[in-house]
Amino acid sequence: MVNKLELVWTLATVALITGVAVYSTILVYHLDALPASPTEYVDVTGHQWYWEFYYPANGTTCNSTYDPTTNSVNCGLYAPPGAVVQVNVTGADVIHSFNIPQLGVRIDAIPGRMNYFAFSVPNVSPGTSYLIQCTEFCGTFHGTMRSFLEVS
Ligand SMILES: [Cu+2]
Repeated sequence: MVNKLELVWTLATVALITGVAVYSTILVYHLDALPASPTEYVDVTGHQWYWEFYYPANGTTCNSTYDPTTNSVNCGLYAPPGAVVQVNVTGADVIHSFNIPQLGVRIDAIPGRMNYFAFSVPNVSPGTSYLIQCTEFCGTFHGTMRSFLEVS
């Protein structure tokens, strides 16, 4: 015999769980949506231990390697001020993580999977640059796996 109290707490729990399920499903789809229509597209591939940037618009590739002896990077990611950049991120060997801390960009670079993310480049003067750093430990020279986003 089910009494009223048991019926109430059972239905209340079902309603709560259903509400949380519906809300989180909507949220997951919302998180997957791009913030705005991208104006630039860049394919980013993490390698041990450098970033490869491929620009499909003009077919150019840059392997961005860090030289610790001169504390410099030979090339980086370039985008105009105010652009909405979509990065399509993957890994060539092990899991890396593409991170631009100042812009709140962080996305995993996983072999065999293409993750994408779009972000807005701040409207700052050309020449301004932002650090890009791998944030997933990926081997001996993980600490040198850095590059930059240059507003150009
Ligand atoms: Cu890495």
